[in-house]
Amino acid sequence: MSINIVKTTPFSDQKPGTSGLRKAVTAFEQPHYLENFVQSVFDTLNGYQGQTIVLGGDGRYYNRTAINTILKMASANGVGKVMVGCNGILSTPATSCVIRENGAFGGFILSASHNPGGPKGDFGIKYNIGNGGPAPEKVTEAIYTRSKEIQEYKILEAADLNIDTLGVFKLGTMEVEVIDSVASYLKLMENLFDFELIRNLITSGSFRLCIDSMHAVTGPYAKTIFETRLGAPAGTVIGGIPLEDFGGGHPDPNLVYAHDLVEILFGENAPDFGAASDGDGDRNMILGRHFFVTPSDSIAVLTANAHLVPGYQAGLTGVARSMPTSMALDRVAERLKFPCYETPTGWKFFGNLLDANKATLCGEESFGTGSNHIREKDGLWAVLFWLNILAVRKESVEQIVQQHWSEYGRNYYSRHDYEGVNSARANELVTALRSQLSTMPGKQYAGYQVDYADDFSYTDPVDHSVTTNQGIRIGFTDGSRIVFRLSGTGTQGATLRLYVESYEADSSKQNIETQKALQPLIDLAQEIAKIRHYTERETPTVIT
Ligand code: VG1
Ligand code: CO
Repeated sequence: MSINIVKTTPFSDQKPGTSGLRKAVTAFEQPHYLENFVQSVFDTLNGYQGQTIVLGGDGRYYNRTAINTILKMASANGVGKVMVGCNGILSTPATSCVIRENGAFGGFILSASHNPGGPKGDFGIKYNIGNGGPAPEKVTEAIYTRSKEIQEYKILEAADLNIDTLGVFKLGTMEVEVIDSVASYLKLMENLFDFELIRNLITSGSFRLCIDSMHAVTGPYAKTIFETRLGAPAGTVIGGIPLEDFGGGHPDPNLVYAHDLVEILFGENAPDFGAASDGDGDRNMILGRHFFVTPSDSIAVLTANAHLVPGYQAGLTGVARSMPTSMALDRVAERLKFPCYETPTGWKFFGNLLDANKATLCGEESFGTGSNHIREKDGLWAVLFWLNILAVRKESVEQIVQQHWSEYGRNYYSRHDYEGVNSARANELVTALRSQLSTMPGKQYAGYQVDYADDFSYTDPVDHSVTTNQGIRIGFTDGSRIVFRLSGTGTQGATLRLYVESYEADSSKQNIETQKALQPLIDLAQEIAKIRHYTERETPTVIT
């Protein structure tokens, strides 16, 4: 087997976004496109030669092709060993777990997460570092810089490897170990949660659950954990077979895209608990019977109840949330007397806080929750955390959330997404907003007075790196907020996200329908940002 050094020319668009490089499959199918990016990663890293890296993906179309290419490039670049998930399957949290468990140098995750898959869908690639978490910005910037100069890449000339059988193989001088996709992850979950207590609940006959894997990566994980290990009846997991196009669906666990599950949980004779996962298994939606838990409330409830869960009984050092996530978490942290950090959007910003033991639990409004057990957000972990709490408290999901609101107050919260809008117009909207910021504080709008208005910037408390332009925040004196930012994961046009939040301490006013409760602020956001004018859309694409 010989190593080919292939001449190439740079692509100008390989800048990683919120979570890796995401493009249409057709972009990745261009000759040299994937290879250029992978070589740019190797060229940027120091000291990986002879070391182990982890490789896997969410099973979407192009996963297998990419895995074979990366294996041959890893071999040609001098990697010692690659641990690859059987069938090419490794969820994002499982990849993080395997990197940490084996002290690997890093790993590649092949996923475009919630973006649709298939030949006409999207593909993505992300590099994770040795702590198991997404490469920080200084690394992704260096990769991007390299991708703009790259002239050649190295690849082994060899036949494709069979990645459907467990075992150890050779590819050139490199070792390839095809590993069970689920085993390490299951072991980690068993160390954190009281599986026997959860099993008793699930097999008691008085508690039913439904888990929707949306034909994406969590199918094998969910079946093993809930049906085999925890004794739930067969059929508890729906959409449990990973498909290359996710069955034509959009594996985003929200009220719009996870409609099958929503219909079950809001239908007649509904189960007690429901959950859905996204494409790569790092995000989750939690539902009770006829009840939706907003992700911002979910992380707050998990934090307030963490003492009930074995893995967190020793206490939390602190918590963190992304800036647009509601401030429900801040109230719990204040009461329990530990810090709550506010970071830019994207899990990579939690890595330093977790490594430095400044935060134990982290959450994002976009259905992402996780902890220091790995360095990624973790969908099934959140599901198990909820089940552990339910098994201890023996109350319904709704009762637990209502009780939380009566204790801490309720943060009404909603996100409105305007997907696939014209990029130039979306940028104009942001520019126009920015130009108003300095004159806004003190300004009075129908019933609201502006307390502060800024473009969020973050100084990492550990490495002091500064990240600017992370979203426009307008806070009002009554504690409510509106936030605007452009998505960093979309592949078509721009996606404008509007986040709206208000606080209600009075428990007699905590059961208003969310959109109704937030309507005055939604109207105000329209007035301030002229969303209809710039997006040329009457209504958002998705409301959560
Ligand atoms: C979105 C979410 C963000 C999340 C990111 C990656 O980013 O808002 O909270 O971390 O997706 O999640 P953006 O830039 O589109 O708003 V995943 O599970 O899709 O990799
Ligand atoms: Co994801």
